Amino acid sequence: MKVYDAHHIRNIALLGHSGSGKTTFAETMLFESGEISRRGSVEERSTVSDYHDIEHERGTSVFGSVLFAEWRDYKINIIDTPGYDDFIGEVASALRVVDTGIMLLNAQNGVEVGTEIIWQYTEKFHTPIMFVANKLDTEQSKFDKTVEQAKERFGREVTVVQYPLNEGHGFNSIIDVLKMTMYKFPPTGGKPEKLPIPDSEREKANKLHNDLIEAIAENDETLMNLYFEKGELNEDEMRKGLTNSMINRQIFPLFCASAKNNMGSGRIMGFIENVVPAPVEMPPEVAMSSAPIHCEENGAPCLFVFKSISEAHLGDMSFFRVYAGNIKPGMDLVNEQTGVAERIGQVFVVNGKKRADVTGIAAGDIGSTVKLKNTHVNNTLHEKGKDTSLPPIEFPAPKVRTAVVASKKGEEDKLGLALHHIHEEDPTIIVEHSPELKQILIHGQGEMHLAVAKRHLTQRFKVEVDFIEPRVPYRETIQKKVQGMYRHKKQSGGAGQFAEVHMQVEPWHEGMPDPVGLTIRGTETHDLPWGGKLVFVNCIVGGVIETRFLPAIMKGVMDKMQEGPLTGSPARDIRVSVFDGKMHAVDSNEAAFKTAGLMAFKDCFMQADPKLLEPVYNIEITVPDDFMGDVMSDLPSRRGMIMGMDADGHYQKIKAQMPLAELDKYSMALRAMTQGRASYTQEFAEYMPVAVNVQQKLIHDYALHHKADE
Ligand SMILES: Nc1nc2c(ncn2[C@@H]2O[C@H](COP(=O)(O)OP(=O)(O)O)[C@@H](O)[C@H]2O)c(=O)[nH]1
Ligand SMILES: [Mg+2]
Repeated sequence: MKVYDAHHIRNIALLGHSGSGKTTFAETMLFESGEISRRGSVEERSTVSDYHDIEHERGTSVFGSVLFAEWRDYKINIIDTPGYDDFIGEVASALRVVDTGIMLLNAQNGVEVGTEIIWQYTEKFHTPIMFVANKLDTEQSKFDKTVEQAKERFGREVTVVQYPLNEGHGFNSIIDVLKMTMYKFPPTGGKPEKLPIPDSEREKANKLHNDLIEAIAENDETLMNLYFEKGELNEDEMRKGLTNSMINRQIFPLFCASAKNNMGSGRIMGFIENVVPAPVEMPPEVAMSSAPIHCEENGAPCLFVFKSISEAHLGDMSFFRVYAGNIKPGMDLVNEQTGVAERIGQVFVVNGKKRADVTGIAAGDIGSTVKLKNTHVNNTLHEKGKDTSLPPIEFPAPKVRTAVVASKKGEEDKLGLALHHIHEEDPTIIVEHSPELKQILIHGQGEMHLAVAKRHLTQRFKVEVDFIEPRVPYRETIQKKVQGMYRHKKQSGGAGQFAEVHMQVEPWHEGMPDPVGLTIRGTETHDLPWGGKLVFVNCIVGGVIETRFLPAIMKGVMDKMQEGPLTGSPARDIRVSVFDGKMHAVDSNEAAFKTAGLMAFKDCFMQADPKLLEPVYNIEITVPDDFMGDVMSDLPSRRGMIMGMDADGHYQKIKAQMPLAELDKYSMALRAMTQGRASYTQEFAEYMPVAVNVQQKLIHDYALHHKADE
């Protein structure tokens, strides 16, 4: 295969809600370009894009697949992304390296929640977008409604370039108002006949044609003047104007397709070739530590790794986009982040599991290589002596969590290594070794995401694991002011131990007045590693306890706060004022005061109306109108508190608070309740008291365990 220059490269990502037809559409692009001679289907598990076992099992894309089609003199790199919210990380990494997104809309359903979520990412990356209304062959296809919704959601920049003549079962004709032609497809799809627009459609087509011209001219003064002079723009002028408007996200052209019947992709590829911006037409890549990088084949070599995956027989494959230079086998580069020198081995272009060696991948192009020493997603490789660092992909924060244990004893290390590997391949899987909960937690984007991780663990890494309920990071605090004392006294043989501490223990809150009736000699405020504060006040008068023992007393208090008196959960937001005590010239030492401090604190704490707190999250649920009632009425059973709601197009946004313990199961429940059409975001809000019965049960459990320990 030849090395393509940046004028003859197009980088696109197929985007859209799950089931909109991305993988099927990719297949038609490969077929139309002659890359494959037979079109596979998702149902037969035979597409080029969904080639992993897990995708066959689930009948849907799980990974972003890197594909390409050689189309006329062009190489179109295609990243087919999964539509499920669970795999949004794949969308983020695709958008980081492509120049244009093709957003598929399922014309049966219009704009779906997945489309909206992905849209927000395209806004962040400022990605030029074209829309494709797909599934126009289905009985429930509603093109006009789909366009209307798209305009409502994404703005009047959504501009119709094509509309279907006869959507529904017999769909075979598309009117193109850029070319002012009708395409009529044979029943097997493929190459359409080009026909004049029928008289009955003339008026509508002309109007849309003029709308399109006006939209283009609006963004370009020269074109606007031309349009005024001539009353028309020719195809070339429109093309140029369109490219610029796409780059600036001033126009989102909308096309038609039936991916299943292979209708529409040829023309769309023509548009990709002619109008969709080439890498050289995009703004230069902004580097973090150096000047912007221009897409030049003779520039200093520089690439960005956006994906890595471990493939059977090949090892770790790294996918990269070249930003400058021409990456060739044998080339020596430096990894900016890990500092290692990497020699590039074979360089490939890939179509799903099919790979071909190439002699080089030039600026603007996407390729892959294997067996790099220490290179991961988000790393920049560049020529020695440079310090270029390209901006990393910002992955979304996790939404669900589970605890994981190795089923077989002795496989803990193996599990740890496997998890490390999984995180490297998929940075949206976050692994947390929690000393507080004494569990290993896996955080991900959704249940399906976690299920995929589990499958990797068992099938690829051969570690049998169980997912168990994650513990909740409870906190303890108190609700009233108490004074108490403790005398620690031990006489065994020679030197004894003696310390007596009197303290006042009370709930702390920001801005509270100083303790009343005590003489304050000093105040220390400690931010606790587990959140909240300990305020420690020295109110000792007359030197009844020497100042040098105060740190020991505080250490005792801190130790007990770390493992709270009630259930062993960390305690927070407490003020301790030590105001009296006794010491002994010989028997008093730091250890004795530490014990006395700890015990005095524990006693006071237990009398101060102790309370168990649990983490509560703010959630915002986006749900289509039809499911609003179901979602609302389900919330109370999950201890969800509704805080408000807002209409947003044909969606409702529900704001609520939900305890973490319930949130752990919410993603799956919401999906089941709404056929996957709702989604939510979450953010830690605050610690709130748990229900009395829950508190009693947890105290009881802790007491039992604690007895067993002692
Ligand atoms: N009738 C019809 N079905 C389609 C069309 N495109 C895709 N499908 C079907 O819709 C389902 C989902 O398609 P897929 O390509 O996996 O969607 P993706 O999740 O966006 O990748 C599959 O059963 C496809 O066969 C289309 O244009 N018309
Ligand atoms: Mg797919």
